[in-house]
Amino acid sequence: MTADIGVTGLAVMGANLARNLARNGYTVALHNRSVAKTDALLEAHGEEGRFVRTETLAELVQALERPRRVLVMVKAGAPVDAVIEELVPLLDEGDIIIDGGNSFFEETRRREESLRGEGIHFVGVGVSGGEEGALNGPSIMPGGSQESYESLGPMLERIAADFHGEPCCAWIGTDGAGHYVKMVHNGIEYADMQVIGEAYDLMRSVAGLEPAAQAEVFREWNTTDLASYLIEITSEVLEQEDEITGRPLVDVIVDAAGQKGTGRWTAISALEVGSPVTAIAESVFARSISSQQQLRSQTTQVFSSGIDEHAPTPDYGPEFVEDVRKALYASKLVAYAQGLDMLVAAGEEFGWDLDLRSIASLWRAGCIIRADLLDTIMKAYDVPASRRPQNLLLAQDFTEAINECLPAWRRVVAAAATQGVPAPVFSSSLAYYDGLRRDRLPAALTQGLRDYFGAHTYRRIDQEGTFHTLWSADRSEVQQ
Ligand code: NBP
Repeated sequence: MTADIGVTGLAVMGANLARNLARNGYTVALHNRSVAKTDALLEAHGEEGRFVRTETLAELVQALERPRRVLVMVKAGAPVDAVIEELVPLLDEGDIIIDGGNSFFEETRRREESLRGEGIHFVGVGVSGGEEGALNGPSIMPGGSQESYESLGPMLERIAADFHGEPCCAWIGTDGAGHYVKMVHNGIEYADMQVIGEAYDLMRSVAGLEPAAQAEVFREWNTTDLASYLIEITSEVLEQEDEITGRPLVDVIVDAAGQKGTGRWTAISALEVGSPVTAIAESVFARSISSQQQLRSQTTQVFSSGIDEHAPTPDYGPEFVEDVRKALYASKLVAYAQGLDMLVAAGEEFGWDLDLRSIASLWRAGCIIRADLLDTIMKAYDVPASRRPQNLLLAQDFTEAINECLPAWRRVVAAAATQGVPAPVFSSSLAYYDGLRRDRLPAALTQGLRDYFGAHTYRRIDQEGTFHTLWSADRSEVQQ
């Protein structure tokens, strides 16, 4: 039996993608470094479709129809290079290696370039949705050559999540574009979770709303513009009682957030392409602060909250909860606007002509950030190129939403500061918005200082050219 595709790396993601492919009618050749995983998969799910068992990569390659398609689902990093090295001598020109793991986009660019030289297509594919998505339909973000997508695309679209008849899979761009977009998607996911956390903390610490009551609030919010998978599961986590103590589960979970690295990569890349993704970066930093547990415990003992205990406490009732909802929505809009801006900047840097409407459409199902908001984002780009907003905040729906949320957003950020509750993304997103909105920024003073100590020059608002003030002489101005 000739197989349509081979999968090597049958841990949770590879096994589930292989099953997804087989359930969709493809014949799938299976390989894993240790044969036990292949046999376990066949034993548990072998009846789900047509599988070809192989023990070596050479056998895997032999089992495939041409051009051969090999999906590599091994651990990101050196294992991917090890598998490629072993595969390449076994393949012919025109064959396709697909890396469906969470590889860093620069590595994908390097691998694609090197394999292109050998006539082999290398396709870095962002796969989102975890193990459940891999089995039942993930959001798929493929990069690589357009030619390879012609052969691979129909297969990927068939196994992708389905959003009202549309597959959540479309070609993103050459070389590392798919992995890049997946990375930024993960960065947005960090910000999305952080703003939910900030809303929870403010409602708990300032308004005194217990987790079970908040579960109802989030359930209600899920019927508003905030409707999304993450808001939905927030209610479920908040209403969960701990089996041992009977307390809210959220109160017995250690408050140190883990990270696997994609948020950090997003922030680093944003710095490199010069794109201010404050919401994502602050979310990464917030996780880092949460993990500094020893320092946090020392600091708690040393510093008071700084809140005047005798000052009258404002009444933080239902209006405050509604304010928090608006602050959450506005901050979320900023996070998405920044993430998509970053994609434009990266596109210019790496030569990708990214279609932001299409990218937003891929995130509507199968992935963690699926949300009603993505339809509004698509609508913003659903206009002729000349009318596309330079930043999402300038799209009419977003401008109206921000204007609507603004007074509440400011009140919430002020409450967070006066009550001593950290709200880094709520407040930095507001600062980003204000930074874009202000007609004059103190950057003029920064330029003056740079010119003073380093003769870095400045431009004037009323004349062309660059200028320098002779600070250590007679302080006259000279044109450079
Ligand atoms: P892991 O990332 O845990 O990798 C385990 C697989 O890699 C096993 O098949 C293992 O073979 C194989 N492997 C290793 Br480790 N070193 C190898 C080597 N030198 N040569 C050949 N094979 C090697 O698997 P996963 O959790 O299924 O994730 C796969 C990819 O998908 C990763 O890049 C991950 O970041 C990404 N991803 C994961 C999720 C998720 O929810 N888990 C979601 C989205 C993306 P062995 O069985 O012989 O040890």
